[in-house]
Amino acid sequence: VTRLGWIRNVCQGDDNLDDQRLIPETLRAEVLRHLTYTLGKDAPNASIYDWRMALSYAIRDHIVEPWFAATRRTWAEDRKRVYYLSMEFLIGRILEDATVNLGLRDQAQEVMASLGQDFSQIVEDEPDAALGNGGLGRLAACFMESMATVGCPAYGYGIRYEHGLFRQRFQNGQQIEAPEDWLRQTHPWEFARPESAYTIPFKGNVETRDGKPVWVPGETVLASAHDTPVIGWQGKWANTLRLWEALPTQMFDLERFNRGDYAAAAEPEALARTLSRVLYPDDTTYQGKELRLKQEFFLTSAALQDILRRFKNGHSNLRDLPKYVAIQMNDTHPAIAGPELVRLLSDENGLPFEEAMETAQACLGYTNHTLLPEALERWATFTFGAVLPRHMQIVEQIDSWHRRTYSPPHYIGIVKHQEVRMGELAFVMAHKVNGVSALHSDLVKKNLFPELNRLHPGRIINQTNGVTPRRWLKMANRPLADLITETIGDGWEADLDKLRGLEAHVDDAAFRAKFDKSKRANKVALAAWIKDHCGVTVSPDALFDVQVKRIHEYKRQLLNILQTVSHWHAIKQDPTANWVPRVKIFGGKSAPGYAVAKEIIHFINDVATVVNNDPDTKDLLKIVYPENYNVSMAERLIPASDLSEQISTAGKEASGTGNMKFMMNGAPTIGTLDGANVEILQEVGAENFFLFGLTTEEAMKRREDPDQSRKAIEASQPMLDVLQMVAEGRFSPDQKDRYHGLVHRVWHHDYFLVAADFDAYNAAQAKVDAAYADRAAWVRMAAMNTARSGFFSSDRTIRSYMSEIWDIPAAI
Ligand code: 4GP
Repeated sequence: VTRLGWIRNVCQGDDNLDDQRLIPETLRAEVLRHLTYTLGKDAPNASIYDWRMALSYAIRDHIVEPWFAATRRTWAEDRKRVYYLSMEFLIGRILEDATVNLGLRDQAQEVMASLGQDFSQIVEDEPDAALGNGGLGRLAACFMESMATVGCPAYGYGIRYEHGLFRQRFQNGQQIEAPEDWLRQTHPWEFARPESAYTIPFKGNVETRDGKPVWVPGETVLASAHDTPVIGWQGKWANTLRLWEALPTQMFDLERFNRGDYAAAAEPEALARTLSRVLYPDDTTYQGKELRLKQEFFLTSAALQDILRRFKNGHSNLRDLPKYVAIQMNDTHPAIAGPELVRLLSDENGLPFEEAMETAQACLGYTNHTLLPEALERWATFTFGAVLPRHMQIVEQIDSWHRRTYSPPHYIGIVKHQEVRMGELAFVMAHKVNGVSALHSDLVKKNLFPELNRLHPGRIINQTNGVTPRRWLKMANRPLADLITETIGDGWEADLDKLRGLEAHVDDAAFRAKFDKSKRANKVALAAWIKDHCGVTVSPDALFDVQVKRIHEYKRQLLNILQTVSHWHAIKQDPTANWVPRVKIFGGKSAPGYAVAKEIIHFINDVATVVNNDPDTKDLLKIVYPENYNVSMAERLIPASDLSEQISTAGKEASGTGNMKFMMNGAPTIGTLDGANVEILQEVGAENFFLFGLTTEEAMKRREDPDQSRKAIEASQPMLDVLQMVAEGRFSPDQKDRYHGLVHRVWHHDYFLVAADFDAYNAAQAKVDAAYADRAAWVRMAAMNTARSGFFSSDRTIRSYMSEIWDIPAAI
């Protein structure tokens, strides 16, 4: 049986035992062959790294054939393709995910055991590909997997950052950043494509020749491709993630070298490489860095040149481009795609400007991921014009074309106050603009682009986010995944609505006992890991209450920790009451330059030190904050969670996707009416969700009163007590005034409404305690969360993009 033949058999449900038996032996031989001939290692001397590489290459071999098959079919059937442009792909580890999708996980484990190796240790040895900051990048990774699963021909385009998101350590409770080095070891999943390289121009000036503008660049670099195949569920389809590495157009200055000036000789190379050196460690603040603009153009231009080359290989009429090409801009970062596509179509391929505009627009879609004003990119025209002089002219042309064509009643400038506004640019250049949850898309219409929405009714649509259930349930939570299959059969992995079938069992005590057992198994494993990694002993019988995400004021980790302090205080006041033991788990990184977020991290760690050492509350409350939260840690924490903290200030979280992962894994949400929480609440029902807090409108109204936080604090004894303890230095005995600034901000500059929502949150937490104490009811609620999470599969999201934005049919 060939590999492909075997995969087909698996897909068609053929359970021919001979075929099944063949695989472990074949896979074993393949692993040993790679160990010997690819790694050049003899088994007795092989390290865990060698075994991981050998296994990864063996598994990769199984991906290559479906990958070729999908690519060949796309060409043969002359299919339209999606091109997903994103500055971030937060992929995480690949090995286990690939084995799960190929149906080879158990075989891999068996084979490695037969070779004396522990599969889970090998999996752990793989560094996370952390080419993203948070939600936006992880969404791109889930989308890649779902596009491969549903058979949507697609390329992801990104940057092959040498250093992904920084590694976080705590020193005396404070965040320290260290560079991340995922490429120091060979990355076994990619194929270098040095033959696919494009010249990317920058700077210089624009001359007029024969009446036509000609860009004479001042600098160039080379974008060189690295392809990682992305395999879908059951190996039926595979797509390509193409990441660009920056290389110098001229490797080396031989003349300088010969003169003995070695450092100067290596300079062009070093300079060019900086473009793919680092991921900007920031997901919500504007980076006024020329380098960032250059990175964005580097990615976008390389992708568009690649797209046009592929299109021209078989088509000659560029006006047909939209029939074959759908380009999605993941936030404004690749919004330079509009003017760059216009430039390539007109300057380089001779289309008249208006035709180039229409063609580009019909190809382009734009997804907005945040309303935070500081995250909406704007470039000083001075910087923009210096780095991209020809694009500056084209942007102005687009701006005046838009005004001429639509005569807006107000001046809607793409270029305004000497800035190029990338949100407006992306909007004008896209045929569809989407938000990422129902509430968010509504706010995009009403608050972010009200005038543009009036001029272009119907352009803004909603596409509620989703997450891939293969990674986030099937792979990350084996005990629950097995129970689901045992209860409702298989097939739910690719049709998540089937989870509804679990509802029929939630009133069955035997099913609930199994559900509870699966959760407990995950909690026991997590408790052991916490002991190892944080040195804190926690009981798996306690309620695991988890908030993991980037640290940001709007996400309100501060509200959580202040309420934790209040809870601790309450226990101390009445230690013999019937308290439900809790473990508060935090995880997340702050942008290195975001001082307030870093202070919140320090504060959480300081509170943890005091609480975890308090004999009065010993078995009743623990706080853990493991260092360096990333995708792999999420895979460990989420399946072991009892309660999902989604407590952002209403109107600020565009969607959230962590909220969906918790729900799928049977953790009810405590949360505000924000982002996709609204839809989670709708699906799961109010009785299975702990709702609290101001609504978006109420929050906006509340802020009109400049004294709102003081009033809220004065009306709340628990809040007064907490702030007093913090101000007195209870959590910073070595420096009593350490948190005076923090306390002052809550009293007087509480834009994110921590004080206003405190009592409501506190009350919701009390309801959680009461609910948790009733085991049967709690497990029922948890199971209902899993049962009703089907809507949040990213397969649903991708199918909806395919029909509503990309106009592309599934190939399988
Ligand atoms: C995030 C949003 O903050 C989050 O609500 C959303 O779920 C996610 O995008 C995916 O749509 N935004 C970012 C960012 O990560 O960099 O703006």
